[in-house]
Amino acid sequence: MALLLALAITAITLISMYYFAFGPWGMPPFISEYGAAYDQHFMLTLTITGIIFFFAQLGLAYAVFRYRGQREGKVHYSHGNNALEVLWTSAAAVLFIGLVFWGQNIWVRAHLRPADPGSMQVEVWGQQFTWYIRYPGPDGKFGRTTPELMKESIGQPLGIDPDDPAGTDDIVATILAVPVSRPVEVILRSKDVIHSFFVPELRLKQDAVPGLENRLHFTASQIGRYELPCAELCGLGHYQMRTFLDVKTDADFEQWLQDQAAP
Ligand SMILES: [Cu+2]
Repeated sequence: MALLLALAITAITLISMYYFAFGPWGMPPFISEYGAAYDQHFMLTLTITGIIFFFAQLGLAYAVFRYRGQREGKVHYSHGNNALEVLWTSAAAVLFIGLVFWGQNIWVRAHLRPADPGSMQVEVWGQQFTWYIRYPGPDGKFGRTTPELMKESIGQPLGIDPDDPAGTDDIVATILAVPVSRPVEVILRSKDVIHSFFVPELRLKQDAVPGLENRLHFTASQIGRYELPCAELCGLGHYQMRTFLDVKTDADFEQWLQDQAAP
């Protein structure tokens, strides 16, 4: 029985490791400048934790087998081994804190470092349960928005103030279209609760928080359509809150933007 259990533990360990390594659950191919670094860091973390997982499970299987049939004998109470406790606790701490510091680089590049000065700016607004995208129009400036003016029924979901000249040419869309190979800065905003901007192919995820303007930036390198779901449970309709990131050629993008601007 103990032998069977030990074999089962070993088999489950090997099968789950096989699926982590070769299974179909990986991320889709990346299309941003962060992809390679993110994937490398992810693989490193997975490899290290995978090796530890393997030996820990093997140790478990060994203990199950080695100490089988002890029920009849006298049970020995163990107070453990302080030296070993200290050793593996500090090893785990060093390992995980080290990985965190290592990963900070990538995080800082995408989230804390300011976007290139020439980046195309676009606002992405979360609202239960949809995304609105705002382009600043030819003047390159976003107009003022006011909560009192937000009225979806009259086509003013973002409440752009008509008295602000910067806002008269603003374009509001429901799809995030961007030109390929051009740096884009996203300004994330929310009208109501916390939402989360997530494009797996960009390897970017960031909360949209009411009252804050969270910024992130990327350059998309592959033309195509990519899902942009809300990645933060934001209410009953959360499951259907999604739009798309459309990466287009320059010409297609300009045409699309013109089409959006047309009344
Ligand atoms: Cu949401």
